[in-house]
Amino acid sequence: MEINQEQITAFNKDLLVEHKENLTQLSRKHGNLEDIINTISNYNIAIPSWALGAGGTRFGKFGFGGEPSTLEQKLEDISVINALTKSANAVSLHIPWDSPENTNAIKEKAKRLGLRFDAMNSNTFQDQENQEYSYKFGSLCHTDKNVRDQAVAHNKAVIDYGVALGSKSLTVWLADGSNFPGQLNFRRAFENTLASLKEIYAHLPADWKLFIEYKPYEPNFYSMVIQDWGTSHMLAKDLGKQAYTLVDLGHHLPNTNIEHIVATLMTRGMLGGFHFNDSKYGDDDLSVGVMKPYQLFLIFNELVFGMENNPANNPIPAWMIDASHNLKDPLEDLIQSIEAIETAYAKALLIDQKALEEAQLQNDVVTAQRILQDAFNTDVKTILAEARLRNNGAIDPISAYRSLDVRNVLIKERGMNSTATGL
Ligand SMILES: [Mn+2]
Repeated sequence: MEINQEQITAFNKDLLVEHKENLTQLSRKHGNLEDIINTISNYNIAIPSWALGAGGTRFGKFGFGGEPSTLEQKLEDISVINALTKSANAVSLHIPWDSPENTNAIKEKAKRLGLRFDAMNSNTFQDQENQEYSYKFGSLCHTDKNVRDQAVAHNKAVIDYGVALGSKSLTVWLADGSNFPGQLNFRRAFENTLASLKEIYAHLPADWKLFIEYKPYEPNFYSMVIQDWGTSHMLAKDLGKQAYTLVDLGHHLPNTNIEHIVATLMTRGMLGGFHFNDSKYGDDDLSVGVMKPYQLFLIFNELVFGMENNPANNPIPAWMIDASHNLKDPLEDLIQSIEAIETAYAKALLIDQKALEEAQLQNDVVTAQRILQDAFNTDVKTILAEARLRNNGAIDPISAYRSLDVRNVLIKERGMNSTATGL
């Protein structure tokens, strides 16, 4: 299914008058509204190729019909999201779940749909069919060099796919670790991982980046080789200038001050990528912003400050949604996620940074808190809607999605039993 401009214009018609009134009101209050709208209208978040089907837990998986069963169909689904939100012009591919059979044809298809390829993702956390060695006891950290070599070769192959598709980065997330004390020699595992990463790094084209993702636990519950941002940072520093740390919101122990990690990494120009989701207990894969919208806002405050005050030349991070959907239509969930991310971003852009700095210099804690909370409590729906409207997107993407009956159209096209690759 593809959504055309006439459908969106027709949908917007009824909402236009009220929207313009809201915009006029808001612009009276905020002098820098135009800048904020521009920033949001230029903002895009990559959609992972594994987020378009029903996600499962280890207990069960419930389909909802019309799932994309090919990479081509996944690209079409992302183009639906992008047509409505105008903020999802990129796909983040997972190999081997979404290995393209014909890279040229896929590249062409993406181009026609106005999509580009963001970070590539390798997978050494599962064994694939016809794989010679098992990752049961780790991949890049493994005690057996044959296993490490196989995992390195896989990552190089993922880079090669990415080069063919026009991607510019590789994200490595490792499930490597141990479930029992004594199982693994921590130092040996770290050194093996570093040596393996060095081989992968050597295969990177000069204009590529390598993102190293960390996670404190799961699937291993005693130790993870790359457990935290410090370990990721050490590895990236040892690899070289093209290596960065990637922050996944769900990959922290409860109550970790993630915004502080973001600020620290940006101080050294080391924040390469960002995975959005939310959590109540652990890596719950809940929709971003659903549990802790204030934390998300505080993170964006650091991102905004970091991008505007950037002596270490931190690159603009690669943004990606990384969540799984058990109950919601994934396309609706991704649209909601984009709205939550942009809401936090727009609110952070409303912060009067000069006044905040002044309050900080005066140690005026009350004023500092008020500046943040005033921005957070501002309704930015109109800013988001205007940003979409200027790109010919929908004023209200979820309502547009429903009024166009997208899911039922997809079920008609693909049937009730089609399933997408992924977890
Ligand atoms: Mn992630």
